[in-house]
Amino acid sequence: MARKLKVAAAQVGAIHRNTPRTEVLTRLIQLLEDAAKQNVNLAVFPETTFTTFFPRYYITDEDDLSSYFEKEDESIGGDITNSPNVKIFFDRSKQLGIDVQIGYGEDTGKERYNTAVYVSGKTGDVLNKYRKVHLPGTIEPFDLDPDTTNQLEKRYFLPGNLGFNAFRATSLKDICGGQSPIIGQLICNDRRWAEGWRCYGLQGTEIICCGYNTTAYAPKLWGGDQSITREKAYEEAMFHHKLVVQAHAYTNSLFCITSGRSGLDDGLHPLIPGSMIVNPEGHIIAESKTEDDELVIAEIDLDDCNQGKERTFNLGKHRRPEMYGRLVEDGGVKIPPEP
Ligand code: CDV
Repeated sequence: MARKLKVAAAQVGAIHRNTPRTEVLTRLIQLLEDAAKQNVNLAVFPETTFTTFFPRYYITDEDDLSSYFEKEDESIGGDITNSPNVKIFFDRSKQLGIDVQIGYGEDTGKERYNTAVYVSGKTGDVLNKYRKVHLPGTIEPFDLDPDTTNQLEKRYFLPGNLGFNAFRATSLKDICGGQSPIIGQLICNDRRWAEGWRCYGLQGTEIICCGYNTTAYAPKLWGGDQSITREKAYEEAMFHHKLVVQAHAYTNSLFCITSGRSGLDDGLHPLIPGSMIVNPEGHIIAESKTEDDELVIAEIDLDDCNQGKERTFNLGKHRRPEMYGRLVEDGGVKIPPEP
């Protein structure tokens, strides 16, 4: 029996530093309503969707910084779906019966993380929470020029501590031939690291949901040629984004729904679009056509994961973990000594 479902990457266009959450929420709810009209079962939203991508700014005022986070402390039962700031989004996804993954800055009251939750459209329950493991950039700003695109995730967030735990989307069990889809979550820079994908591959994951904010021009972050043109930088950013998602979907025999915050924030900071749905053979089956709010929709059949999982990438049969010890050693690169 086929295990078909309709999925969407919900791309979100420019959000400026002073864009109020209420305005963002109206746009997100519009995307949910459009998705419902097209019978979407699962919609994936970007990283830190409710605000602009604030880690690009050097923020010294604590009240200002704190305003970009969603409080998830005991006063709201420790669950973002109860947060007065954004509850309206989760209430609407439940009314419409759509599963959602959405990213946000999580403030537990003691710690801050770059987080994404997966919420059931059937019950409104959080089925899984993921905290971004690979935080790119620096603790200190590249410089204090307010027009510089900094990348201060290491300053504002702790590295994720929940691991790469796949889970069953029980909300989608009935429409998937009685077998709940196996889902894994990643956030932005995580998609560039093979290690997380393989952790999910080893749990039989069928869909990776991944939101991102990928700057289309940040030579100070990347290093290399500082005179790179904006056009070339954009091309390279799109190329690498597609390269890693397509390659890792293929080598782990799974679908990926990946959704970007895109457009030109504050007239200065471009983010790539490229929201897409990739199949287990690594092909892009649907892709965004604009840099604006846009739904990228595809019907997928999870049984399409089987060929790769049973043959070329049968992980139980063909892996040689006894040869992979270096992968879990501490530290970075250890080059062979010169003889
Ligand atoms: N938000 C991110 O994690 N962005 C990184 C880079 C561009 C800073 C990324 O890997 O896309």
